[in-house]
Parts: sequence; structure tokens; C-alpha cells
Amino acid sequence: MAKQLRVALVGYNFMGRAHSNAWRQVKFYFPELKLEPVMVAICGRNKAKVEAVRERFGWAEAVTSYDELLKRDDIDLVDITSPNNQHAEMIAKAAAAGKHVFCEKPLATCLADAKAALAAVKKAGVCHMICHNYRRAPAIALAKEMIAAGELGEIYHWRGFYLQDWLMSPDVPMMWRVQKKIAGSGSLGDLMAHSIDLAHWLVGDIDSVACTMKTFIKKRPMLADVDAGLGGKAAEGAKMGTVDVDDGVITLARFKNGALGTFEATRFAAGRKNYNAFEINGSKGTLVFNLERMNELEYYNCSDPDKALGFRTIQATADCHPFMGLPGGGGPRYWPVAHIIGYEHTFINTVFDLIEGVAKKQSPAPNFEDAVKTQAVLEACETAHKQDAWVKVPK
Ligand code: SOE
Repeated sequence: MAKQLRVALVGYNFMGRAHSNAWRQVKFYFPELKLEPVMVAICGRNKAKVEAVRERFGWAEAVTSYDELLKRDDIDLVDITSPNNQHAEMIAKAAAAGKHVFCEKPLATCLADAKAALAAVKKAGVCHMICHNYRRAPAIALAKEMIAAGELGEIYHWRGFYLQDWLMSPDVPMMWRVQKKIAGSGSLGDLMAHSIDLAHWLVGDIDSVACTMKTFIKKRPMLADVDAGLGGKAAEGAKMGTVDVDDGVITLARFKNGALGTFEATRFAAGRKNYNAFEINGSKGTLVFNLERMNELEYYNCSDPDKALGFRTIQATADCHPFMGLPGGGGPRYWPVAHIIGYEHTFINTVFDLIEGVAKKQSPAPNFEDAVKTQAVLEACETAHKQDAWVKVPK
């Protein structure tokens, strides 16, 4: 293994854990790595909390000062998984310090901040990538290959859903994902951002949107621990806070290439636990994906013989499928065919492409240019909702 890529991670909740696992596992599954990741430090405001996970997550040090971290010359890349309102400033500081930047979605809480983050990394000439991990689910990457090869023909419809149900109880407290000043938006930026990124990648750019949102539960108890992420508990006898983000959002979209799109994101779809799904209808067929059946891609091919017409289920776990085979026909990357993989592998695949990008001094897609495009659609959705009208996606 050649040179090292020395990494620091910011954040230790859900995404901090998913990213730590990816940094730990990537060299185990990707022997062809050009740079060896070195997990130098994990950073968090709460010393006790960050130290409590340091060893288990695989980091050499636990630190509490981001500014001090950036002064170090033994850090090449900063991986940001902190709440959304911290992203833009952290990116700007990391870029100014000459560090490559990997950041969880969404890039920022508004388009202006997203553009500033992009300008900072471009000015510094550092590599940048946003973590839309689902692009690297093998079945979705297969969908991309099939569409790019023309197997769906002209695309008529994109139908995207990202449905969860973890907020349906009024007892779920005022965690950061339901506070506009921290999250920027609710299910729009947290969930629909993923669908928008996938739609951009699989179908194309969006020209205009119409959008409606709703906050179903407007008051929630304050958190006992303000640093808590998903699963945080309400304080005993907590005061009630006011939810100022969307619980559910529906968007209509017109793509620049003429396709029509619908997007739906919510945390109030009882029974849907992490239903990130899409259906794409083209002139030659249809593709359907459902994250809750992550290894599978449903395919309808209009050219099948009449007696065989129908949806087939492709299981994207063979060596020929994206991310599933070692280079040069070296056998399975993860496991033999049908020994299915999971959510965490989408992050491992993403981190691999990030490291390969840095080795080539490139910013792998989706990078911050892509992230600004997604943020522009998020902003257009907010405007369309406020104006109750169709809105052009801003540049
Ligand atoms: C919300 O519950 C969430 O954790 C999102 O923030 C992630 O981006 C998504 O991948 C899983 O669900």
C-alpha cells in the first residue's frame, strides 16, 4: 500500500458511526486502494462522549477543538458529519487550512452557504465530495449503468420516495433534525435531498418545481441532552419547543430533458422505516429500486417476448455488478453471489471512491458542484411552497 491519507472525523452520532465504520473497513474490502487511510482523530464538543467512542470507532485520538485540529500537519482530509448548520463554516475553515473535505448531506442549510462552501474548496484547490451514499448501492449503480447504456430509452417519469416513520410520536423530542436553525429544513433536506441527488444522477437536471409541505406535530418536548441525535430522549418535565420544519413534503418536478418527476419525503409514513425508493419509466422499460430490499433492482424490458413480459428482479450481488467484484476478475469483493450486503457497504464504497479521487487529485461525484445543484432544488422547493406556485430552479 502506497502513501497514507490521514483523516479526522467530526461528529460521533449516527453518521459519525457509519463513516467511522467505512474508514475502518475500506482497506479490508478494497485491496487496490492507492492511499492507506489512517484514522488520526475524531472530534466532538463533548469530551466524554467523543472519548467514549474513540477506540470502538477506531480513531487514534479524541479531540474537542476543530480549530486546533485544522492546525495539525498530520491531517490531510476532514470528514464532517456534524449537524447541517455547522457544515459551511467547517468546510471553509478546512479548505483554508488546505484539507480535503468530505461532508454529509445536505451541504448547507441554504443555497448561499452551499455556494460559499463550493467557492472555498475551489479557491483552496482541495478535493471535495458530499456523502450521498446511496449512489454506491450496487443496485442503484447498476441502474445508472443500464440507463447510460440506453436500456430504458427516453426517460418519461421519475417517481422518488423517501419515507420514514420515526417522528410520528409526539414524544419524540426537539432534536436538531426538527429545528430549522440547525437542520435548515425537515424531511426536505434530510430525506428528499437524497432523492434529488439520485434523480440528478439517473435522470438529469431539474428545470422547475412545485412543492407543498406540512408540519403534522408542531410542539415537541425539549431534549434532555442537546447533543443527542436520532433516539435522543426528552428531559423530565421538559418545556415544549416549536417545530419549524416540514414533517412531510411533496414535490412535482419538470426535468430539463423533458421527463416528469414526483418526489415525496416524510417521517410520518407508518410502517415505512427507511423506504428510499424510486421508479423510472422509459420508452424501453422501467426500473424500480427499494432500499429496504437494497440488493435488488426490478426491471421491466419492453423488448421481452410477449409471453415473458413482466418485471424481473435482478439481484446485484454478482462479481459483474458495481462494487461487487475485485479488479481483473479477481473474484467477489465482498462475498460470493447472493451473500447480500447492507447499508454500511454503501459508505465503504463511497469512501473508496473518495480515496481514489484524492489519490488522483480529483473530486469524485457527487462533489460540492453536485451538492450546490441539489441545494438549489431544495431552495426552489421552499420558495415554491411559500409562493404556492411553480418555481424555476436557481443557478
Ligand atoms: C434520517 O433518519 C436519516 O438518518 C438521514 O439523515 C440519512 O441521510 C439517511 O440516509 C437515513 O435517515
